Amino acid sequence: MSNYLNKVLKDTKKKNLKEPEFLQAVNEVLQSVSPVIDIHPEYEKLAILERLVEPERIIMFRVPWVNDKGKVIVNRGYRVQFNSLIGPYKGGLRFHPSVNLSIIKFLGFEQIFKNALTGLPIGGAKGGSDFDPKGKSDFEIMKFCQSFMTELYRHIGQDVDVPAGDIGVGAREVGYLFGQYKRIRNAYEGGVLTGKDVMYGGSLARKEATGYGLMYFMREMLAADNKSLKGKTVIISGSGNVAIYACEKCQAMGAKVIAMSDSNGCIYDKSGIDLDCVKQIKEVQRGRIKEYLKTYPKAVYMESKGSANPPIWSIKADIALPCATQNDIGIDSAKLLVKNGVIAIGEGANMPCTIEATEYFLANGVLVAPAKAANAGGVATSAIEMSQNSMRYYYTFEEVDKKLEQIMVNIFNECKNASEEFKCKGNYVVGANIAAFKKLAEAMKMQGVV
Ligand code: NDP
Ligand code: 2IT
Repeated sequence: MSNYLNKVLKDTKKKNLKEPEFLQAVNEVLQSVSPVIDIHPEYEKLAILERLVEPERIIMFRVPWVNDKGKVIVNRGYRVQFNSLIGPYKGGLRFHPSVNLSIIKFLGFEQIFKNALTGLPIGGAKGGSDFDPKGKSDFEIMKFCQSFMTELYRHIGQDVDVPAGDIGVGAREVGYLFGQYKRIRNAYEGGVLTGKDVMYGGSLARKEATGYGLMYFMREMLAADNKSLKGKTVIISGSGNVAIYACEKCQAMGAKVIAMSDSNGCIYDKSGIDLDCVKQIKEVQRGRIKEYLKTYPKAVYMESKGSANPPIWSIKADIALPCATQNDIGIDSAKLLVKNGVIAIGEGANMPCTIEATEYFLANGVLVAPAKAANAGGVATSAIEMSQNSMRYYYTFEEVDKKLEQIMVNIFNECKNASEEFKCKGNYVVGANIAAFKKLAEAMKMQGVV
């Protein structure tokens, strides 16, 4: 590793001591782009790395709202506008009690590289709140979203910053956020948020895009290794937007999904998960995954005891798709998966494997589809939603799905080519980081010191 890289890593650590998730994301990316830095001494003079790790702007704000009992609650809102090099800031909003600045910064940092990989004109951002949507009434969700947008609106815009969903933010929340934005602005600016319902400007296939995109990437990655999804057993953590549509495409590709989870525990159905039943529980009733056993009493439920070693990773399967949250697979879970013969990991969530776990998989010949490449289908389809909003027209489901598939194939090929060019064939983690970094660094050179 060059002195320059070492120094930037040390300084970033010193400046962001209390932000472990952010430092984890930065460490992974910067260490893997080391060979590119070695052949570009001008990057040091231009402070390319220092500028990449420093957000252009961080916005933090108070979100006061009144719950159904008349009590005033105060949450904290965030928007980290990380990088606008190749387009308006773009990235989701996460509503979850664990949200803090470190988590939003890691997500925003990852988003810069992910968005660059899509080949579409979108910069990187992320936002959210420590608001917990669990157990809240529809009215409470609406009041929170309205208060959140009453501050956020002044910082966003369809050519400035375009939020979307993430954990705890789906079509319902995007609807309330959009309604409030439109009311304040007194204008229909459809492209200011993505993940909208198709009734008022959303894109067909956006809901499915992250999960479907993950499976298109997995198909390509397995094919490059003369493998396929057909007949494989799959375990998927999470049972939200990404997990559900990854499961749907997995099943369509001939694989058998045998387990899914939520933060309370996992279900194991060795005859294959009934996805309609999961959709009914999660998308309609907003219930717990355990309720699957009411319909399928022979399925097994395993409770999660803290977040360290989720029980789902002890189930034997060919393929594991972490689609819940960050650091879901640590070294102990990775060892279990490898012992049980896993052949590939597909990161639907952002940074779901710790660095140690990823290294262990790669050292043991397990294929890893890295998050910033493999889950880029969601944001890519958000960009397609923005372009439909600008056209004031729409594409059919099949048209969007075809574009998504092509984008995922392109992303896979870019990761593969970069891994081969830099002599780490088959390491798509490094491939993805290098492919994205090369684009960003060159664009930075072209735009001067800003
Ligand atoms: P959802 O809110 O729809 O679903 C999240 C799922 O993950 C739920 O099953 C949830 O369980 C589980 N989960 C969340 N937090 C935890 C936790 N701390 N411990 C255990 N389980 C947890 O979110 P999405 O499906 O949209 O997002 C899932 C992941 O995919 C996130 O990492 C997100 O950043 C990433 N992603 C999302 C994209 C999108 O388009 N939506 C695009 C690219 C990446 P419970 O209900 O019990 O909380
Ligand atoms: O992590 C992600 O890429 C998302 N949550 C989707 C972002 C978006 O703008 O669609």
